[in-house]
Amino acid sequence: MTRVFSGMQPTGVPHLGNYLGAMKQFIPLQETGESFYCVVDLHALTVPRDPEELRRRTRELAGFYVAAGLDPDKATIFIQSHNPDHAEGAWLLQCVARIGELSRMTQFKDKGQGSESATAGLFTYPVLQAADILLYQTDVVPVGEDQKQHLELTRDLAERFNKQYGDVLTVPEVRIQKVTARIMGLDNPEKKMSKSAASEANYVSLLEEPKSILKKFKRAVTDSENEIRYDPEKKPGVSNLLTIHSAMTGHSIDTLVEKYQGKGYGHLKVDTAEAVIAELEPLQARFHNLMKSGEIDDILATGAKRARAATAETLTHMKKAMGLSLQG
Ligand code: AQP
Repeated sequence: MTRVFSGMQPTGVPHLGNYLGAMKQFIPLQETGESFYCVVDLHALTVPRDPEELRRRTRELAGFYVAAGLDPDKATIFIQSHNPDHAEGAWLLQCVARIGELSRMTQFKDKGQGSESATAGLFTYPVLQAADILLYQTDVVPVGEDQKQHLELTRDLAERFNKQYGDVLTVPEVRIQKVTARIMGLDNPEKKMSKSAASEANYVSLLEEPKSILKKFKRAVTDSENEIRYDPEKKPGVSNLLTIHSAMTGHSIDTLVEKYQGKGYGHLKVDTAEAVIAELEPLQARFHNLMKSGEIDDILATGAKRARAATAETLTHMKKAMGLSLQG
């Protein structure tokens, strides 16, 4: 049976990019394999955070997983720090990873910006991400395009570990959605939509009110022409709207291009906003109910037990292979 693993950071309310690039593709995968979806709270510690806010965001992100359609009877939903094997496995892999390859990670270069005061955790977190994945003997990792380089590192570490210590780890495949791999910022379609963007006009969060969604789409940056055409290079703004519209409605991009011929950008913007509102309204209702009921805490308690049970054997194999003395 195929093992699927993915995680998201509880660093804010997830946005449309997180939803379309990652979360939405989790849902069908729970039907075909054994899947583990993690809230990676340890990763969130790589930059300073308010502790109370981090705790709240962590629980909320698990709520978003369920509200988006993950079924806790089919998929394991859990918090990374509830399974201590992740941190231990990360140390073992840090002793296999090389400073050179970690220095080349673009996310470290972007977020750390070569600053002496960037945390050591920011530098090594791709190794923790590799441990997250490899401890579950994962076959498939569904993520957005920005995670591609980290997934290549994960594969390299698994291959190197196996070469050095024997065949212990499964080398996972990355699964990136073709069209929604990189949802762009509404205020700047040259850059990906991002939780940490300087302006709120960049993203639509999963908890955004309909009025605000409409306003943000109406103000979305496009170009000075008036031709609706899918061309991410030359028309990134319009192409981003078509991508979001298509992902929300299930209509192909070609169908949409035909539908909006000669209609102008205003129509496309308003219809895209309405398609987003139609998908987010029921998701938001499910989310608020889950948060109120406390059901999410039971789901996370069960998830933690299942996650620990799933990683124990691999961690023991890794330790044994590396020459650590085992207890008992
Ligand atoms: N714009 C995006 N389009 C498609 N997929 C995206 N992802 C993130 N942004 C986009 C995917 O969402 C998953 C969870 O990512 P994360 O929580 O680790 O956050 P991130 O990749 O660091 O990006 P964020 O959410 O915008 O946060 P910041 O601003 O802190 O970088 C991953 O599968 C990711 O690929």
